[in-house]
Amino acid sequence: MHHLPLLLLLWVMGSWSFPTSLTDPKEQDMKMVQTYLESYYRLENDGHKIAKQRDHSPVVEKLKQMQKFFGLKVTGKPDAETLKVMRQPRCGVPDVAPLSITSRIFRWEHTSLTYRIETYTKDMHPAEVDRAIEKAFNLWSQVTPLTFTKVFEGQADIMISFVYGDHYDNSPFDGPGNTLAHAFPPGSGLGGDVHFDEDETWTNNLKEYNLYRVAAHELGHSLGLSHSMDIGALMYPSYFYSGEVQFSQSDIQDIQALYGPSKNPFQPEAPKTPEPCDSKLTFDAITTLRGEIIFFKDRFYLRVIRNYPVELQHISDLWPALPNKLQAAYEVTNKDEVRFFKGNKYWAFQGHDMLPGYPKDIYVLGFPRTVKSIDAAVYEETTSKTYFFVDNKYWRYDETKESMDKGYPKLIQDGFPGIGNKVDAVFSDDNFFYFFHGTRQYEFDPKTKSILRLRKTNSWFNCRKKY
Ligand code: 0D3
Ligand code: ZN
Ligand code: ZN
Repeated sequence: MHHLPLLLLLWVMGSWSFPTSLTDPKEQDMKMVQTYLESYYRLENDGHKIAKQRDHSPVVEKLKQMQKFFGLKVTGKPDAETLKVMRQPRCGVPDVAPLSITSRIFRWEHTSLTYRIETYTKDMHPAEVDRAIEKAFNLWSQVTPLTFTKVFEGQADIMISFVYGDHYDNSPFDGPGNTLAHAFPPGSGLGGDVHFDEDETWTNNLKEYNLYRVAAHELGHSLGLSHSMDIGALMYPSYFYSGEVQFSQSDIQDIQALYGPSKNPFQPEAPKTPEPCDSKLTFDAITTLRGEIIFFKDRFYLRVIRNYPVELQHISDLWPALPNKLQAAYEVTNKDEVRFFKGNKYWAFQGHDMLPGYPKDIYVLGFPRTVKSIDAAVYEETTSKTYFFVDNKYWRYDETKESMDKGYPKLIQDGFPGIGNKVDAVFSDDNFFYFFHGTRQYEFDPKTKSILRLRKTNSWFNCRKKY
């Protein structure tokens, strides 16, 4: 994109009189005003008209627009108050700020966009950088009508660079950590541009910070997206990476609201982030953990600490070694041990620390080879027995003898009448068992072998109060 010729801007600004002639507009201020108006007010290189009629020149008009937006005195001049507002640090697309310009819609008006990688990081081979950026563009082009073409010289719509500290766009970087990168919403000049903080260490693996993951987020800003409240979204404000860069449904919904859908009939699978108070919510597995209850769903867990609002997080935040989509989990309370099951493998943890030697085969617990996976598991403290549910049968394991009890499997309908013949998840609280199947929850008393009540699956999440 073309920059407004600095000379022209100098002339416009030089002709302004400042009420308090304490400061002459410095060259730096002018550059700042220029980039600011270009980035946020679509100031175009339209210089010839400025000379004709100064009061209605694009710069003056855009300044007035900006002053009006921020509730400043509308002078059309870069006075002290205006400069102060412009100097306030901002990410390309700020989070939430009622007075910010986020309420404006930024969108590219053409669909064939160009990008150029102006500088590279020292942390990775240039070919790896190219690959990471290309993959990030591919994500967005899969779900929109947009195409991205790499150019090697001149101006591109999206200019990409690795820079440190103050790099003269009014948003200096902050050294290692904290802000990793920023990007400007669509527009001319800085619009669309992506800056990566070269004080970070950039990687193409699980170490912080994965360039592909950060680029996927920043390009969302370059295309006009703001941050998302959906913790599963690429546009969630903070970095998270467990080896997969994946849209959430909300990312796709948000970008398609700007550009419409892709013409490609093959759309990537975009999981929906579970909503705790969705009455149709089902679970993969549930366990207690040191007095808390943890519900597992896809790549997330929901943690219930009594009387707190439920917390939704990525499984790998607490247990990086665990896979997604677990199938069963239980806590052996008196050993302070939690076990997680998926397929024919299980993992054992003390708190967040994996015990040595895991994952192990479920067959070491005494299951026959015909058992391919476990649906649900629960530990009964009073008897030191664990119940495993597999299809319409259940097994009983003695945690003291560390062996499977004789006489199993038995039919669920005989041992746990009324709960149906399949279990998704189960946990124990206060010597009661809570069975989950689909959108049903059964409170079961193992002593009397009877159902005490039926509940909604989201009954543990304080829904009416907090959501
Ligand atoms: C940022 O630096 C975002 C970039 C971002 C956000 C989510 C995913 C990838 C990249 C600025 S637009 N966020 C800060 C961050 O995540 C808050 N810092 C590192 C951290 O680990 N908290
Ligand atoms: Zn920058
Ligand atoms: Zn961001």
